[in-house]
Amino acid sequence: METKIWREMLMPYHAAVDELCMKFEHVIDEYKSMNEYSPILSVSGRVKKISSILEKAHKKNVKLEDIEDIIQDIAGIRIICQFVEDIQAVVDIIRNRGDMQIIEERDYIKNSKPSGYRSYHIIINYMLQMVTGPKQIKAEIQIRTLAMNFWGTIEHSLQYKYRSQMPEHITDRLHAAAEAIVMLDKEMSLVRGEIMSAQNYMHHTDRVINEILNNIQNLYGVANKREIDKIQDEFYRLYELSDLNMLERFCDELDLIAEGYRAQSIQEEY
Ligand code: 0O2
Repeated sequence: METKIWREMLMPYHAAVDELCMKFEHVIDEYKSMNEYSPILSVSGRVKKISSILEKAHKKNVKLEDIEDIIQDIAGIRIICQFVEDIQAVVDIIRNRGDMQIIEERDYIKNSKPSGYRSYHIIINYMLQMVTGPKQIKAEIQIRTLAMNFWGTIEHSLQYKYRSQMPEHITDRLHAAAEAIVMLDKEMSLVRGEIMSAQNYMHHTDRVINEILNNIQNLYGVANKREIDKIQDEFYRLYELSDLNMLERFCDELDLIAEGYRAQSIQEEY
C-alpha cells in the first residue's frame, strides 16, 4: 500500500485517539472539580506504526484489506491508575458510557501472560463523526497500574531489542521483577485509604491556596494598597501555620471582600 493511502487510512484513527484521550482527561477533570479521588491518574494514546501493523498482519496472516477488521489496536489508549482497585472502577466508567461500546475484554491481571505481563485490555467500538459521515473505529484501551506500566514498558523495549531471542537470564530477571510488581501493587493497596486521603488533602489545600491567590491578584486592581498588604501578610501568616481550617476560613472571608469589590475569582485550574 502507498504511503498516501496508509495516511488516509490512519487519519480517522488519529482523530479517534485524540478524542478518546480528551474524553478520559475530562473524566479526571470532573473528579477533581467534585473534589473526589480520580481512579484515572493519566491517559495517553498512540496510533500503531505502519511497520508494526504490517508485522502483526504478517504474524496473524491477515490480508491488507482485512487489517481494519482484524487488528484491533491500531488506535491504542493507555490509562494509568494508582491502585489495582481503580482498574475495575475505570472499566465500570467505560461500561456506563454511551459513546464507547465494549466488544471484548481481556483480563491479563487475573490471568497474566507467560511473559509476566499484567494489564486489563478492553476493545471498544467508537463512532467517529467525520465530514464524510460517521465511521466506526475499533480501539484498544489498556488499563494498568503505574507499577504494571513500569514493568510493561521495560519489557516491551527488551522484546523490541531481542525479538523472540530474549536471553534466558533476562527472561528470569523479568519474571522475578513481575512477581515483585505483584507484591508492590498489593502493598500499595494495603495503604490505599491512607494515600488517597493524603492526596485529597493535598489537592484540596492547593485549591484553597489558588483561590486565595486569585482573589488577592484580582483585588490588586480595585482595592487600596494598604488593605492588600494587610491581606497578604495575613495570608503568609496562615500559610506558615499550614492550618487548612484557618486557610479555608480566610478564603471565605476573602471571597466576601472580593465580592464587595466585584472582583471574585472563578476557579478554573486545579
Ligand atoms: P505494540 O507495540 O504495543 O503495538 P493475540 O495475538 O490476539 O493474542 P494481540 O492482538 O497482540 O493478541 O492482543 P494482546 O495480546 O491483547 O496484546 C495487545 C497489546 O498488549 C500488545 O500490542 C502490547 O502493547 C501489549 N502486550 C501484550 N502482551 C505483552 C507482553 O507480553 N509484554 C508487553 N510489554 N506488552 C504486551 P503489540 O502489537 O504486541 O505491540
